[in-house]
Amino acid sequence: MPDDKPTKRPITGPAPRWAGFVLDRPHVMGILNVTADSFSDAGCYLTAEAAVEAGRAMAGAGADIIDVGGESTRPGASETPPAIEQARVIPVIRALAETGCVVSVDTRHAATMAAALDAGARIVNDVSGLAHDPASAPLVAARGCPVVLMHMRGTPATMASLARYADVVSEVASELSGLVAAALAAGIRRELIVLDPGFGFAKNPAQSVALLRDLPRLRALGFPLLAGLSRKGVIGALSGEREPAQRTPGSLAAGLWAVANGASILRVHDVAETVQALRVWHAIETAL
Ligand code: HH2
Repeated sequence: MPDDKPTKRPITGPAPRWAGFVLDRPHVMGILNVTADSFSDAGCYLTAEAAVEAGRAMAGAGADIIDVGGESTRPGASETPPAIEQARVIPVIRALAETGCVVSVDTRHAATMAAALDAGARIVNDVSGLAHDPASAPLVAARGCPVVLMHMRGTPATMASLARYADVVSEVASELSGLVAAALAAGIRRELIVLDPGFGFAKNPAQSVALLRDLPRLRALGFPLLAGLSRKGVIGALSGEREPAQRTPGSLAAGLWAVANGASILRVHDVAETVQALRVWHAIETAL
């Protein structure tokens, strides 16, 4: 006879710990782009004061981490000189860290990572998986800080032409494993690493969907996963919504799919909405 009582999901081992967090519930990373050319929130936080206020508001709305970036990596973007990037992000990072926010720095440049860590950032988030700047992996190893290794191919300027895969999930898994091997060889400790499939980075919408559907295969690499889907082109393609700022509902749907399939952290623009959606999802998920 089938038992109609809901049962607790099987325990699959202790929750991973990362950056001082116990990842026993989905965590939220709020996006704070101090740029004039990001694909969604360009120019929203151009002064340090406006950016700091926005970051504090995200923390107040429940973001666990504030991800501060000073270089757009939208498709086709050219590289921002590290000095300009630092002028944008360092005052913001310092002010947010001083008020107790956990800050990550979203950068491909070792000099910016070093300045950000000195200013109080605790986490490095590198869309190149520490591959862009040869000084990055030794720096992260020496500082002993948590790091997000994201998968991409080429650079934002070239990545669209590199979205060619025979089997996108296997190839992304194997290329992420290569990033992990390089990080470990540089002396970065295993438990400091989070992996990210890099939605939209050298992936067309169909490839991003394939990765979402097979997220458990990436989780099987043995590292917590971060998913950055917020307002991206894949959400536009699936929803038909052309305006990134109007893609919040679609971003929530994709984010919930990601956490249900193994993601531990969502990187999002819409913090309050995501926190509420995740609270409800998690309450149902863990109810007896
Ligand atoms: N996506 C973007 C930037 N950084 N970092 C991680 N780990 N994962 C992501 O998916 C990711 C990321 C691009 O989004 P956004 O910062 O909103 O835009 P832009 O690069 O145009 O500033």
